[in-house]
Amino acid sequence: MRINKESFKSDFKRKLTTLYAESIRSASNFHKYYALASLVKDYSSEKWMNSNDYYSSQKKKQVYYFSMEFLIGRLLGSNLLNLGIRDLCREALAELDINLDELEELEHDAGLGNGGLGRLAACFLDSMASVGIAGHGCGIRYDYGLFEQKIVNGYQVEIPDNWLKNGNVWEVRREDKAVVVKFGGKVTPVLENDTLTFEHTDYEAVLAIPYDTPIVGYKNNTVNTLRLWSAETIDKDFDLDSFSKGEYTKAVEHKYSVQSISQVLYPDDTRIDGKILRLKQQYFFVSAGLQSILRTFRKTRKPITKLDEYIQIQINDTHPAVAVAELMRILVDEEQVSWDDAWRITTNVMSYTNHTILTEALEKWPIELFKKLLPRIFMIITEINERFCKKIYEKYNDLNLVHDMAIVCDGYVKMAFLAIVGSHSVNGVAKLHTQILKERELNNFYKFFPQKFNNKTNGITHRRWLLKSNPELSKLINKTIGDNWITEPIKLINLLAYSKDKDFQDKMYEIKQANKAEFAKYFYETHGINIDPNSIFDVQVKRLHAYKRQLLNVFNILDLYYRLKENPNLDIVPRTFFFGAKAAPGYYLAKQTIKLINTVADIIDKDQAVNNKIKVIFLENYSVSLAEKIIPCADISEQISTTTKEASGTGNMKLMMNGAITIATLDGANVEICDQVGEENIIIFGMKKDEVMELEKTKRYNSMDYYNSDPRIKRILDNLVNGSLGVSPSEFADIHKYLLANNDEFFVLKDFAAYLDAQNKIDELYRNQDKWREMSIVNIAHSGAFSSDNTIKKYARDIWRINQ
Ligand code: 26V
Repeated sequence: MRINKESFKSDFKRKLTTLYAESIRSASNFHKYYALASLVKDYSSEKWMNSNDYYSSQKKKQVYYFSMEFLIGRLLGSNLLNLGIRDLCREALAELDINLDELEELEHDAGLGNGGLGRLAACFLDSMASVGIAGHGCGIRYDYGLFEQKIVNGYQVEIPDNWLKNGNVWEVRREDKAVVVKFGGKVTPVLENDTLTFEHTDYEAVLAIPYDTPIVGYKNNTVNTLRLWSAETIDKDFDLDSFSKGEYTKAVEHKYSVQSISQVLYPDDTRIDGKILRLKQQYFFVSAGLQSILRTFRKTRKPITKLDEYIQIQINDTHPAVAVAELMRILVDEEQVSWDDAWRITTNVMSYTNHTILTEALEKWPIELFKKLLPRIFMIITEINERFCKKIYEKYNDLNLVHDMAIVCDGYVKMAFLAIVGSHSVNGVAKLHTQILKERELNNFYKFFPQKFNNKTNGITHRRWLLKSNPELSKLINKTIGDNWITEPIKLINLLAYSKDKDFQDKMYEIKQANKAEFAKYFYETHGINIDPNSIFDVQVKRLHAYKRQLLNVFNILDLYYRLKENPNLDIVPRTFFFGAKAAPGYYLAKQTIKLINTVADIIDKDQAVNNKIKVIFLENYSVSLAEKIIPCADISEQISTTTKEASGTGNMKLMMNGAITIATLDGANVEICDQVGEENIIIFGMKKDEVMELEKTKRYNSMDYYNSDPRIKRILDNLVNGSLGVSPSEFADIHKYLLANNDEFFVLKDFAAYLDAQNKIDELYRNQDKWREMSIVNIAHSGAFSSDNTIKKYARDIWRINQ
C-alpha cells in the first residue's frame, strides 16, 4: 500500500467522518487520536492478513511466547514508526494544524505487566516481527493493568488502572475463535475395549474469548499476533441453571466469579501468595492458548506426532509452566497419542526461561488446592513426577536426591521443576544469572540435564528505546554513520570512531541538554516543580525492591546533604536524583522506602542552603511512557542491586543506549555491559559474586559492625529514628530495624562506603567533559549488542531451531 501525504490526509478525514461524523474542526483531540490509530490499524490489516495466510500456507514453524505479562505501553508511535510513515504522518498532520506528539500522548499505556519480565515480553514481540520470525504472544487480557500510583503526603496510593475505559483501538475481539476451559469437577477413568479414557464431569466451564492485537514488524511485511484471553460465562450474563431455579443472586455471583479470572493483573512480583485465583489465571490462558494452537495445527492435516516440528512454546518464568501438563492432556486424552510419544512431543515443543533466583518468588502450589482446581492436570503431573523420580533413583540410587528434585513433594507442586523436566531448553537471562542457576539454584537439574541449560542474555528493542524515544540523537547517529544500525543494531559500533570527535561530542551533548530542558519544561507544566537542566540527571528507575537497593541511593543523598550542611562551600556539580518505582501494595518495607525518598526530597527542597546544589524528584506512576521520557535525559544510570540478585536488568541497557554512564555492581547484565564498554567506561563498585555468596553461606555479616565503625552510617541511621527528618521518630523505625536488628539482608551498609567513593568519582569525571562525552559515546556504540533483535535470533537458532 502506497501512502503519501495527500492520501493520508484524506484517509484521516474520512476516518473522522465514518467513526464520529465529525470534521477536523469539530473533533476533540481524543477523537483525532482514535481516528488516527484506527487508520494506522487499517494500514496494517492487509499485511496482517497476508502474514497469517503465508504462515498457514507455508506451514512455517510458529513460536508462541506464553506470558502472564506483556508490558506493551503505547502503540501508536511505534506502529507508525514500524510502518515507516511516522515522519510523513507528522508532516501531513501539521498541515492540518494537528500535532502528532499531542495525539500520541492521549493513548493509555497498556500496562499489563509488573516490570522487567513483562517489558521483555513486549520487546521480544517487536523483535520477532521485525526480524521476520513467526512469533506470537499468548497471555491474559486483564480488565485492569498494573495499578496507577499516586503519591499522597509522600506515601504510595494505588488506584485501579481502568485502561480500557475509552476503548482499545488496536484489538480485535474474535468470538468465533472462543474455546472452553474447564475447572474443578470429577475425573473418572473408563476402561473400554482395552483403552483407558478419562471422563471429566461436574466441572465449571469458562468461555475464553481471544482479543488479537497486530504486532507490526519494522519496515517489512511481517505482522504477528498478540492474543490475549478474556474470561466470560458461557451463558453470557447468568448461570441459566441457577437462574431458572430462581436463585438469582447465585446466578449473578457465578458471572462475577468467572469474569474475575481476567479482571486484574497481580501487582506483586516479589512473593507468591498461593491464591487460587492466580492458578486459575495461569491455567485459563495456557489451556485456551494451547487449544487454539492445536485447532490451527489440525487444519494443516499434518500428523500430530510432528507437532514439535511446527510449534515452539516459550514459557516465560514458571507462571505458564502448567502448559507442560496441559499439552500432555490434550495429546494423550484428546488425540490418543501414547504417553511416550506425547512426552517426546511435549518436551520438544516446550522451553523455559528463568527470571529470578529469589526463593520467595519460586512458584509452588499446595497439592490440595491444585488437585481440586485441576484434577486431571494433577493426575498427569503425578505421572510425570513418578516417571522422573524413578529415573533419578536409577541414576543416583539416592532417595534424598529424589526428595530434593521431585516435582510433587512436601505437600506442594513445584512449578519450576515441572517446567525444567517438561522442556528441552532451560535458560537464564544473563551470563552470571545462568552460571548461578547451573552452579547453585538448579545445580541438581543441571547435573541431570546438562544439555538443556543455556544462557540468553536479555535485550531491548532499540526501535522503541532509541529511535522512537530519542529522535534527535537518532538523527545525529544517522548523519554520522548512516542509518543501517536501525536494521542491524550492532552497527552502532561504528560510533566508536567518533568517540573523541569534538564536533560529534558537542552535538551529542547539546541533544542531551535539549532533552533535559524539554523534560524540565514538561515537569514544570504537569507538576509545577522546577528542575535545573544544567544539573546532572542521576536516574534510578525500576520496581521498588530491597535487593535493588534504592536505600543505598537515598543514604548517599542523605550523606551528601549532611556534608553540604557542614560545609556550604563543598564543591559539587549540581545534581538531580530521579527515582521512579512502584512498590507491591502489600510490601511494607518498599512502601516505607518511597516515603523516605519523598521525605528526603522535602527536606532538601525546603533548605535554601542546599537546594541549588541537590534535588530529589520522585517520578509518580513510573510506566513505559514515562520511561521513554526520562531515559533520554539521563546522565547517570543507577544499577546498584546486591550482586547475584538481579537476574539481568534491562533498564541498564536502555540507559546506556541513550548515553548514560552506568554506576553499577557486577550483577546481572551489568557484567556484560562492563565487558563490552571496558572498565574505564563504567563505574563499578561493591561486593563481587563470590563475596556475597561466601557471606550468605558463613552468615558472618554483622551490619552492626558497619554502624559502629562508620560514623556516616551511624549519623544516617540515628537520624532515621530521632525525629530529625521532620516526621515522627517511629515513621522509619522499621527500616532502621530491618538494617540493624534484622541484619540488612541485602548488604546495604556493607557496600555503602564503596558506593560513596564511586559517586564521588562520578562527580569528578563529569567535570572532565571531554572524557565524560567520550565515555557516553562508547556506551552508545556498544549498546547495539543489547538489542533484543540479537537476543531473539539466538532464541530462534538455539532453542526454537528456526532457520532464518
Ligand atoms: C514473580 C512473581 C512471584 C509470584 C507472584 C507474582 C509474580 C509476578 C511476577 C514475577 C516475576 C519476577 C521475576 C522478574 O520479574 N524477573 C526480572 O526479569 C527481568 C527480565 O528477564 C530481568 O531483567 C530482571 O533482572 C528480573 O528481576
